[in-house]
Amino acid sequence: DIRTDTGTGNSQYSGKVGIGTTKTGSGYALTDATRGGHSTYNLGGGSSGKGTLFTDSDDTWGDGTVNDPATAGVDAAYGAQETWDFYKKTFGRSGIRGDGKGAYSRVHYGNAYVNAFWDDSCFCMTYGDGQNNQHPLTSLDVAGHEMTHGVTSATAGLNYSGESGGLNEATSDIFGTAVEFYANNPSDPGDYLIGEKIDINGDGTPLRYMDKPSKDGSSLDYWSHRAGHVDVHYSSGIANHFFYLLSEGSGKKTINGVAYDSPTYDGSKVTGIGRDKADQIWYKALTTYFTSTTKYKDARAGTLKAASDLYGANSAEYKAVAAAWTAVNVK
Ligand code: ASN
Ligand code: ZN
Ligand code: CA
Repeated sequence: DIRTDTGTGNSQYSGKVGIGTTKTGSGYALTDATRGGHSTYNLGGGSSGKGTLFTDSDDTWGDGTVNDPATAGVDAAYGAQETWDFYKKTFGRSGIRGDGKGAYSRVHYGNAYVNAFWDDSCFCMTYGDGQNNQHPLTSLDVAGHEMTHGVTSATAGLNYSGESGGLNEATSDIFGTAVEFYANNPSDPGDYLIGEKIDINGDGTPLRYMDKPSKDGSSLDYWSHRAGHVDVHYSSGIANHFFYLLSEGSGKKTINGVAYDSPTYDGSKVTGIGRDKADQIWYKALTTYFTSTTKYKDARAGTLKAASDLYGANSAEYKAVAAAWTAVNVK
């Protein structure tokens, strides 16, 4: 019998947060009964099995630093919670498969492991501790990114290679970013950067930029025949850039104190329709029109159909979708 509860978490990246926990006989467990029973486990440097469920005697979790192993657990649990709530509130989706069932999260994977990943076979996500075990990959946008891989797998099933792989990766960046904006946490305000909290490059720069993906040195800003051949984390740039342009428009803009400058392939000017509408269009396309083999040309067609369904074929939203794809050379 699970008794729902809200504990207090001291996270590394999101400040002090409320987290769903469960009252047990002797204390509390990091199991969120209100969100499908999502549980958070400590691998303690291991790389297999579930690890140990985090428990706590007074329902105040972590000390906000890497010195306390529970801190990364707090960030991971908070990320899963905000991602769950984002999908529920924004799209009416109950969990990754829409069946109300929670996944689980594992933290402290391996030694100084600089990655995080979703795995369909365990229906779980896993986080390394980053460089020198000081920067766990448990920020909100990364958690939203990994959990979204589960959603993509349960819906469009975009193959994780070639152009469909780039669209799969972009879907995770798009909704990982949407989760960050949704959470509206003052310690980690929404931005169009991926991984800005985890210092993955050791110099304070983020992992990826949606306004101009090539700023990372490798990602593609525009479609070209290279799109099907580069790493999926680089071909995702085309759709990330599309999504930024559709949401915010081309040119210079400052949002939550971050300056962006988004170029277009042909020098055209794109006017944004706002992130909320762009989210709805991408989600409808993902869950209705995209398939395992969708490529960029098909993504243009699928998002146009979605925009037509939602806003009408003569709508400003439909026209903006067309303009934003053209601006990233998808015609
Ligand atoms: N962090 C990476 C991702 O989710 C792991 C991978 O390459 N699959 O994309
Ligand atoms: Zn990914
Ligand atoms: Ca971010």
